[in-house]
Amino acid sequence: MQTLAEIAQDLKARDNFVICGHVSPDGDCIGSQLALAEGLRALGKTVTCLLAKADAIDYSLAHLPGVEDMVIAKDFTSPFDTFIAVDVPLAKRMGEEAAALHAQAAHTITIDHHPSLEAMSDANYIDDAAPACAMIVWNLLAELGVSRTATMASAAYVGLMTDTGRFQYQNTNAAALRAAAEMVDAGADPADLATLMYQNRSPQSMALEERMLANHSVLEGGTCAYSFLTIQDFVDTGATRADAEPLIDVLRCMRGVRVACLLREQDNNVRGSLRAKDETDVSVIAQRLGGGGHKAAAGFTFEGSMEEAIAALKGELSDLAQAASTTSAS
Ligand SMILES: [Mn+2]
Repeated sequence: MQTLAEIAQDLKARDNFVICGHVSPDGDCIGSQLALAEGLRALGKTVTCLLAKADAIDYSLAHLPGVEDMVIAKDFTSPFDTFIAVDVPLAKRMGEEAAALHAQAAHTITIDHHPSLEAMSDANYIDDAAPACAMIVWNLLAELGVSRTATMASAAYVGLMTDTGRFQYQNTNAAALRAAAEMVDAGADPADLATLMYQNRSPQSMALEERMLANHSVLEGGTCAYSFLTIQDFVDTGATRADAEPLIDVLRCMRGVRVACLLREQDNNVRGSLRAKDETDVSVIAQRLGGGGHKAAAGFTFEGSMEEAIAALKGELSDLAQAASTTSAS
């Protein structure tokens, strides 16, 4: 593992980069990519930001400056020398095409904040205590001696704001707020960016929320809430996958709920999102159901039907409640 200063030296010594993040990119992924790309360009480097997959990205993220120039990994054929992976711990989380580019690159660098057992690149900077990858990128731009512009600051702010749940999650600490203040000093506009990210839901997303609420249940004495959305719910409402993104937070914000889970039916499996409101580690549940992630925010892809996924989830939540009551009794 390298230091941030070593990563900065490494970047300065190279010229032609691609920057890629995980599939289903979120604000931290896109924000980290755009901020780093802009910083490297300020040093005269050639940089292309890649999207792991051709899937449409979230409406709000699509409106960030620089997204229009991103290239889908399978369409990228230009020569490059260094592949930078941001906000992603495993090559397979970038999808096949981007993972292939990573595998064939002359040099690879990872900048990330996901806990991972094995570093995947030639040079790696992984700080799993960092609230957002974009905050690492923000500090890296300072290491690089780049004058941090409003564009870089806005992209980094979006990453930090979204990965901390608008500065509400357990990962919100003084360092995150100080970094946010630096970004605002550099020209990021908190109100504009909050409006872009959070006051911008489509009518389809609102219709999907009705379905989600109609399907929801609480378990374990009201400490766990889950709901599900079928393919038919998406067809009926005209909603996209991105329209479902805000909905897990609706479950989590219920009084007394410590763990929230939203299950979404896909063609051959079920995608689950898990969130914790307290110290509960939902990444453990995610791992047991075929996924992973952070302590307070994790996800999994369950191979099976929705009924089977719900049954498996209920089993995990019951085990978790059992373990919690054992701990508190001892
Ligand atoms: Mn992240």
